[in-house]
Amino acid sequence: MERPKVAILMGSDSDMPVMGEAAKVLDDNGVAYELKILSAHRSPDDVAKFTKCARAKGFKVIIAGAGGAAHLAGVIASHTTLPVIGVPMETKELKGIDSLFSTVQMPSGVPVATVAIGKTGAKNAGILAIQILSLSDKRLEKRLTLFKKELVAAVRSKNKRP
Ligand code: RP5
Repeated sequence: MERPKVAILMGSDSDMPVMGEAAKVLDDNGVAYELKILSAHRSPDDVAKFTKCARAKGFKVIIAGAGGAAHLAGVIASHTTLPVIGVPMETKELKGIDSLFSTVQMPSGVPVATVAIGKTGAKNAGILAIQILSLSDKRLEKRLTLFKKELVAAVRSKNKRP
């Protein structure tokens, strides 16, 4: 079986309905991934252990989703030179603004490529991961070109409806 190139990490199993959108994009495009619950606050040693070995294990991109005081993506970025994509979860109390700010406001030198709050962000995280992988993968490059054409066709078809 192919070694996973993408790690999809999330702070809690309660994030799964959202982070599943990233997994779906990777499934649809035949990209192997590993999915794991790791919490920056509840299991910090496990986060460090997984992340420090990620490049050596063959991962190319890490997607990390968390909500509230969402430090997971940032902590992961502190332990690896792999690109890290952060997905802020929508929250009941602050609608995900808390997660967004916690994920995006990284200090100079430690980037997290932060996508939109919630399911749209998780889907885009999957696409962005594929875009990164496509730099050295012609098959994925072709799929992305086709995907762009499909986006155009979908918008145009909306103008043809009676
Ligand atoms: C964060 O706290 C998780 O990423 C999740 O979005 C949020 C709530 O977690 P649970 O209390 O549902 O486990 O760390």
